[in-house]
Amino acid sequence: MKKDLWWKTGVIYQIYPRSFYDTNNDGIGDLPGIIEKLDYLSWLGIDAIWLSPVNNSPMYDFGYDISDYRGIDPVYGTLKDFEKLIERAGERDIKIIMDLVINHSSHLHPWFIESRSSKKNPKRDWYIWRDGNGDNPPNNWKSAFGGSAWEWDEKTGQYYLHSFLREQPDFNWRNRELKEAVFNDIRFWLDKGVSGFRLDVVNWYIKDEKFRNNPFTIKPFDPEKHKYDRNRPETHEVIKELRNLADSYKDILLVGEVFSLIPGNPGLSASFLGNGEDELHLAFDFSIMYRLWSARRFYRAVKRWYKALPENGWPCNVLSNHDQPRGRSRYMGKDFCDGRARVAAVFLLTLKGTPFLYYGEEIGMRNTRIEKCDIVDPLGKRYWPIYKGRDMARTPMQWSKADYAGFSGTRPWLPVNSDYDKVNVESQKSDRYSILNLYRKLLNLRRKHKALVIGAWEPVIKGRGDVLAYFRTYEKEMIFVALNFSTGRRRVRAGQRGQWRVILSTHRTKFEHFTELDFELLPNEATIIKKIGDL
Ligand code: TEU
Ligand code: CA
Repeated sequence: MKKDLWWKTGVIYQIYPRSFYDTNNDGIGDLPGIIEKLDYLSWLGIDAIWLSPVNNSPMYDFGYDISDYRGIDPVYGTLKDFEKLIERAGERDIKIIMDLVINHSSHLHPWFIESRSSKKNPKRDWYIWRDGNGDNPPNNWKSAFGGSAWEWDEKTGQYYLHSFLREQPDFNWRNRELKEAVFNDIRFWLDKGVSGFRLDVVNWYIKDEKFRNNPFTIKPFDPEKHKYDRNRPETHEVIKELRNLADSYKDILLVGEVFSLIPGNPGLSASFLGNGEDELHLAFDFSIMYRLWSARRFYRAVKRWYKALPENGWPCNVLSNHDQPRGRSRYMGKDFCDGRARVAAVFLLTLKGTPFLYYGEEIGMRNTRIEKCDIVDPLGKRYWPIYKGRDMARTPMQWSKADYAGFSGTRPWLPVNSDYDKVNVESQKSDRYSILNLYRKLLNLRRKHKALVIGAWEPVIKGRGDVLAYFRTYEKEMIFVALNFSTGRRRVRAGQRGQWRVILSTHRTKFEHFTELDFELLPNEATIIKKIGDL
């Protein structure tokens, strides 16, 4: 039998390195800090870590602007630390995935410094340079972070393209030399033993060859707005080449961030899986992340996502990341009970598809209130108070009740959430009923039950009465998951007779026995039941 691929069966944990654990008391998380916390991650039961960027960076976008693809930024440590991280994680069967930010580099990358030095420089064409349109930029393309996507460069009298900040010039992926140079940098890390990459804005690599103006439209989410600067068909060619590169190593994962204007676009995300075997292994679809709390909405988002996938494609699921408000805060509204966070956890970890957790999600971390003077995210600075940026979801991991939540011995780069006396790893570890222990049990359960991981997903209650219930089945194993999204009691009738036993529940005792799947769910109850035999 073919061995199941680790990235299909495993759970991937995203670390925002600045905020995980600080070992040298400069207020910023670092690689030695991650190494120190590997025992915690292994106790929790994750299979891989995706590290937000740790390469050298002037940090205009906190690492999403890389100035040396082969180096480690000194604020995080050294290359030796990184090698040690791979080794120590490996000893615990934890894989390391890097963030590959190659739609653009930093403006301080030596390649860009060369490129902008003269029109005749051999690297001129590694970035996207154009003459202006009279006194205006070459066309009407807009940066995702505001304003024109073109920046005038006095020295050579041309504009360069930046889809994000002006400190993030876009690469020209049509240039073969650029491609080779980046591919060599990728090989450098694969040779060091990384197990894969998360590809930043993977759907934006290639731009229209003719640099046509994007059509004008007033509809806010109209994809026509970016007709010519995103999702160009030629991007798939680059991804196929990346896939070939990955396939020349063993068991490498490429997971793409497909960023679309529409809040969740499963068809677009799925298109980057190609035929399921020739492009990315996984692609994010943010539909569920953008949905309001509702069993029916969640159900529909999942169904559409699965339906969009190519035959050999595999889904991945995510509720939080470093760009969005914390899931806990999004779904909770003003409600302070954590029932919803628990339902969300059981939902995420029993769906079909590779789950991605965002650091702190497992202890129920919420958005942190950031005062204007404490904002560091360039987006928050630019758009405050209309949009306060992404800092609220990037604050230090809450380890304990100690000062600064045990994250650092000094004032951290972003404030610690004031709820840290309750929401922290140490207190929750010793509380059997904490959300942390729920996550841990769920991860443990996935290791024991193949049906939960690679089994079929068969919905039974599709949101009616704010309940979601489904079977997960694999060979003879049959598991039933029932989730009550509402704060009222709800009856579940799935009609199945037989011998059933609770294997995990937010409200019931383990081993509770059923002879029929007909029972009442308490408010925000999430229960997993396994068939143990026929009557
Ligand atoms: O994100 C792509 C992106 O478009 C989002 O940043 C989004 O526009 C923003 O969060 C507003 O909601 C990726 C990274 O995840 C992000 O952190 C980087 O800033 C961006 O690319 C540039 O590299
Ligand atoms: Ca540090």
